[in-house]
Amino acid sequence: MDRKSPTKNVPDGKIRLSSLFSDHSEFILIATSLAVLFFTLVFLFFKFRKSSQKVVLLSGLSLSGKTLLFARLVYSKYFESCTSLKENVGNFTYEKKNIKIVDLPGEDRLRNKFFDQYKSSAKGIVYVLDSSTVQKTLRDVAESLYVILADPQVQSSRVNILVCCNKQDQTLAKSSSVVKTLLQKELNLVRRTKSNQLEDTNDVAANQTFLGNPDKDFEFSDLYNQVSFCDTTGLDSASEYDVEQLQDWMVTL
Ligand SMILES: Nc1nc2c(ncn2[C@@H]2O[C@H](COP(=O)(O)OP(=O)(O)OP(=O)(O)O)[C@@H](O)[C@H]2O)c(=O)[nH]1
Ligand SMILES: [Mg+2]
Repeated sequence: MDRKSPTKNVPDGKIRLSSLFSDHSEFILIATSLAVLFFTLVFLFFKFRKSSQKVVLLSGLSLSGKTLLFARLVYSKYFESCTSLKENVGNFTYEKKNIKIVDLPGEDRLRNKFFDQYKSSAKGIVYVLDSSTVQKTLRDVAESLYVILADPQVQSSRVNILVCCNKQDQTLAKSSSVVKTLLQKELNLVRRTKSNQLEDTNDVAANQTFLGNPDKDFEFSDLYNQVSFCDTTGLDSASEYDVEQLQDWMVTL
């Protein structure tokens, strides 16, 4: 039987897409394949965009002010917080950069567990400390910071670290330059204790985990990770110690 030309019944000689295919089932098959391809590409685009988003962790001892800083950054608000038992996750947009912020609980039994869960995704870590109590809590602060600095994953990924000397609105607060000196001295003692403990247990990794230059006193500048300091307050937006230094550091990541 003689087959009709596909364009024959179309006015003005315009060719309908469906008329290019010998039958409807072929047209439906190709249209479905194109739709599947389109949605796969859209899905991959959003998945890639999500995974390439920079992640910043807020870590530190309990009551150092992490959740208040998180609320300031993510919601631009203050709220009276209580001890976090789980992480808070939110997005922070500043100078057209979108960063995911994860506020980790500082409670002793939860701190390392949550840090281990999130450390592989971190591009930056903000270590928050209470500058008004830092002299009294120095050993605990130094030990918890040591856990971060000595972590093999943090070291190999060269995660940038910001030590946030928070609660600068308090009259007894030490400035970041004083805190840095105090912490260097304390970390010098902590790393000696840790390396003695490793030697006692004959751990072959003792040398690898020794923090900084073993031939001199501990200094942050000897680390492979870049460690910076800033002064903040999460409480008082009118203060000169507002969160701007923290925001500026985040956008450089
Ligand atoms: N004066 C002063 N108080 C602050 C500041 N930041 C936080 N606080 C207070 O300190 C307490 C603890 O703040 P949080 O933000 O909940 O502390 P956190 O680090 O999240 O504590 P965890 O969730 O237990 O790890 C709250 O009563 C806050 O209001 C600050 O910059 N200045
Ligand atoms: Mg909290």
